[in-house]
Amino acid sequence: MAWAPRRPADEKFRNHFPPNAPTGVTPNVPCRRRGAAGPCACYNPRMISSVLRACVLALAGLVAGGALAAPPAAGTEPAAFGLIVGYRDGVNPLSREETDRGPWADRRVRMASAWQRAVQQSRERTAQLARDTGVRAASVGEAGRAALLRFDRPMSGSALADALRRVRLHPDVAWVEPNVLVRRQAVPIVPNDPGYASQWFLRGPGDGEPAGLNMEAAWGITTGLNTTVVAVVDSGVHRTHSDLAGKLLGGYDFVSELQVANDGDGRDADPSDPGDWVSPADTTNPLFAGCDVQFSSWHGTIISGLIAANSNNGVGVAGVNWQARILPVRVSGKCGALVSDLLDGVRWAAGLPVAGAPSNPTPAKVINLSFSGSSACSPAYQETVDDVNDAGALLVVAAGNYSGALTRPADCQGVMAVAAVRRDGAKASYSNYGPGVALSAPGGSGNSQLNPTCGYPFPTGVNPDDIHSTSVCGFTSPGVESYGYAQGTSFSAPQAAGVASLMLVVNPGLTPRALMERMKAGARPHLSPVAPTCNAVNRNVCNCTGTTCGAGLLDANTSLQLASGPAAVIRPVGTVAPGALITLDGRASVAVGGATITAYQWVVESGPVPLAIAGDTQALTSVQLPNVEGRWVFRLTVTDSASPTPGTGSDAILVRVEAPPAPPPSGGGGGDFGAWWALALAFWGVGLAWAQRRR
Ligand SMILES: [Ca+2]
Ligand SMILES: [Ca+2]
Ligand SMILES: [Ca+2]
Repeated sequence: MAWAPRRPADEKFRNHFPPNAPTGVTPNVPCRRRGAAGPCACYNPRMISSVLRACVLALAGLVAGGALAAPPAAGTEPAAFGLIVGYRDGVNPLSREETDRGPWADRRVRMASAWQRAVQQSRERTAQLARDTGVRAASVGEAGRAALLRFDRPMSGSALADALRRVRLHPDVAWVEPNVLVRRQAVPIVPNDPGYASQWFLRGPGDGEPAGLNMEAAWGITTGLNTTVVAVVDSGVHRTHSDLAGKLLGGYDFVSELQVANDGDGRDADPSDPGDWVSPADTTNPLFAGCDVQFSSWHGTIISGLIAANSNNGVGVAGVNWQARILPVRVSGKCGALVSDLLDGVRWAAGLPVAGAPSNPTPAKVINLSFSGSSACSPAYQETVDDVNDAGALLVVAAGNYSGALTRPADCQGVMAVAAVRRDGAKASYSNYGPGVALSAPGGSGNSQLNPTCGYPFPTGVNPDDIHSTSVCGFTSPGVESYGYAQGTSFSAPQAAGVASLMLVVNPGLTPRALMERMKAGARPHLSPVAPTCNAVNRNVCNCTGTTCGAGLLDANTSLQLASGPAAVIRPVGTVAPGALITLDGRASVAVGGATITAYQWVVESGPVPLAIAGDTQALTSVQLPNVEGRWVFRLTVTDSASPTPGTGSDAILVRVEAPPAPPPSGGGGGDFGAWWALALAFWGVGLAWAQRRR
């Protein structure tokens, strides 16, 4: 090689505009609810039937008078086969601690016999409950450690609401819920592509990847449809890549300037990527003055694979959407893209007319645009974004790789700007940030060489924390197909584009705005794996906030669930200490299609001891946990205003209650990583000196 590219520390595969080297770079280190209220306070157990019925009648009068919110319309919720009842502490025989100090060998037999006695007492209690409340029961039994009251026939609507109300008012009852059929959960799907093992960003927290997309659960809902079109407005594509075979639509090449185009002509119907290298000799051309010397990026091929590589085909890598087709729209060549070509390409991708180009037979509803400039959003950009949104296409854009504020197109109104986080969830050093960011997705943090199988001459090798996708061998012109590793917000955006395209399969009626709102609502809270919080001073590796890296971490599974019907969205609580006061927050729940959420219902699905939720019909409430360790499951069901049939949606959260661990011994920590950082810096220095020496 007579020349080599400059290697900025945080910008491999940056988008095609000259970067500003981050200043003040910080090391990329991972730090790593007896007293009944209201009309029933006068309750006397020996007068149960008459008093309770009077209470129920009084309550019914309040409802008729409009003092209380009316219950959901009849027939809108699933039929219940009975009621699951939790008694107050000490009343439920099934919840009593059995103290057994007898011989070990007989313990199981004694426990079984104690359980049988408890079951008999519980059933007698529940039969009495049925008589007290006038609820017609066919039989009684158990649901776990709770009591079960079986109806003589399935009940729904106002009859069910009435039964629930009667039982809930009984002074022995802590909580009650309908015994309904629980739908089978979608089965997670794991693709068989060998490269998937390296695609950590597609997995999720449940798979040990705190910042990942949670794709396996999402694929259990849908892996996509081949009628979905996602446009990749970029450097073109390697049309013969086997892991993109059958996925590429015709597309178009909008690069008008001959020397930038690098394919021998101006605009044409072939968006193949001829390479976008910039040699030292190129920089003597006034057209390329100030351009970075670089090998070909194969930027569009990497992005296409991330969105829709052939998946579960036993070859290469997996894409976010297994079925979607890619519309390759080439707008960039050597040293980047002309604004005019870029805007024409974006318009054409959405199916809007562009003078001199044929009409687009397959307009895209999702357009990925991994470019960033140094200017603020201009009228030309904003008009194009507005037109594209009006055409019904979501424009997903990279936040940019300059560790600074958003620039165009990410700062335009109506785009979905995606910032990059590292594998641990911290903001990637290079990622731009700010209040305009919609959400964050993994962007890599490893500074890998591009294509390890191609013998790329850099010492850093493959860093598993980078983003793995389809690529091409060839420093300049395209060689054989390959798979590479890359980092940058350029590779965060296509993950969001892929998820948006899957949501359109679930609900084709979603508008660009609805897609964006649901993806933001479905995002998981930001993590705090490092020391500094992102702000104007700490703008490299830092802990994301809602005003720096958007609503949270992109979650494909939640986003897909939010795509249809109203969705209960519960803010995670995590692990708390015994006796903690926790907040149950369902305010992020959303309804679809102009409907609004009309009702919230919280229940304790399971827990170590009976527990009541005081504000169980409020979007936001708090619960005082008892001073015991264990696991609680709280479920929220929301009902929307959709007509004629209101929809319901439900979600649950797990809250772990654990006593805090003893504090760790002081000292140590971070040494090994510090050494790696020093080594990486040394390599970087060598690489820079070498590159400059040869220019
Ligand atoms: Ca051309
Ligand atoms: Ca061409
Ligand atoms: Ca594959």
